[in-house]
Amino acid sequence: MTKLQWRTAGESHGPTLIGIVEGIPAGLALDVGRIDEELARRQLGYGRGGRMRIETDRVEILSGWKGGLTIGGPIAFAVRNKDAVIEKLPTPTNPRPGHADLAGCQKWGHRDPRAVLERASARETAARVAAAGIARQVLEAFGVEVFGFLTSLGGLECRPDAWDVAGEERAAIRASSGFLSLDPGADQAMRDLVDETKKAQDSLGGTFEVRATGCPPGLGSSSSAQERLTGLLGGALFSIPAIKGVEVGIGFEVARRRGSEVHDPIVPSVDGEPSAFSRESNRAGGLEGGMTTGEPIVLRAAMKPIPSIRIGMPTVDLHTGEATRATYQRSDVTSVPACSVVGEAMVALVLAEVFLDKYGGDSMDQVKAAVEHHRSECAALGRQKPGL
Ligand code: EPS
Repeated sequence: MTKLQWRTAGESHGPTLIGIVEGIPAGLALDVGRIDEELARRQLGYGRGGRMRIETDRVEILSGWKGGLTIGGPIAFAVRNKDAVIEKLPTPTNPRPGHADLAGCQKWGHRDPRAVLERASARETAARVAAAGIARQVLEAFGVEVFGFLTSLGGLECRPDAWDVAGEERAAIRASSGFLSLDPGADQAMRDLVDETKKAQDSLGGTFEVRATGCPPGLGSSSSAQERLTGLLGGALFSIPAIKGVEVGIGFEVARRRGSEVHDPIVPSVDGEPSAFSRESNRAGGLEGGMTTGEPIVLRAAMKPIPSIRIGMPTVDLHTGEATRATYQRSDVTSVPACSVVGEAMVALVLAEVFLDKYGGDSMDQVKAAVEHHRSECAALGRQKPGL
């Protein structure tokens, strides 16, 4: 059995973004339309720049399936760039503070920041969303759903109970928000803030949440640092360009409360529940000891404002060493809504990886058998009479 692994390649204005996903079991009916839906969602959000009017991101599956079913081999795919003008674009000489331009030139010895920024661009996340669009279909076949939504923009907060209020209608509510939030009532104030920020030639950050429901307990592991799911999820979210903060459950609030106000009491479940154990709360965000508890995983991330800003920031010319200002490159006023889609994708990729680490087989049927075996084992725990 191959471990789930994925890799992307491609530049923002090169001919195509490429991805390879390895370790998807054979026998998964791959829904390509479902992947395209996620790619289309990544292009959304009020405050996006001109590029999103040029591109219509679609995935092309190049290998690893036959007759609509995965065959167990690596799945290669492409997401073509329409704006494939990399060789015609100017060479900027003044690195943008906040972007990879300067650190990348210092790393690779480039004197052309474009050689760095083309790969560092958040356009690469389209390939991640496509990779996750494949991997998450394994999770969905076992009832694990991953859902991302915007929670604040430039300091404007969505209502804190938006998830609960949205209930099962949450996908439709999110689709009705121009910011992919669960609080469309907050849209107007956010639009006004984006318009005002655009006029001021600046950019905006924000926060989003990703929740995963339907996870069985025991994904990840407490046995070694590398297997702790909290670390894998945190690292995955931090790998998204512009992410500067990640929280799990009640997050930094844990540092202000006493233990009895932080940990989630374990209580007997009501009769008929598949497990003998239940929780009175989920302040841990579904993770204890680096493993899933079976409660929803709750993660929050903070995205900084995009560093390509019209007003320009102080910088130094790479060739002359003279103080200057960064020149503007086309960008978004904000892309936090899109980032919530990428966050969802990264969480799905990690969960698919640990899910297959635990239940992995070479085919979906083999995975199913392992999942069912573990389910019955979990159902028996706490219900055995002492001495039996
Ligand atoms: C992006 C494509 C880019 C930017 C943005 C994200 O398009 P272009 O550079 O051609 O305008 O809109 O990139 C960045 C925010 C960045 O910092 O590089 C995309 O497809 O998401």
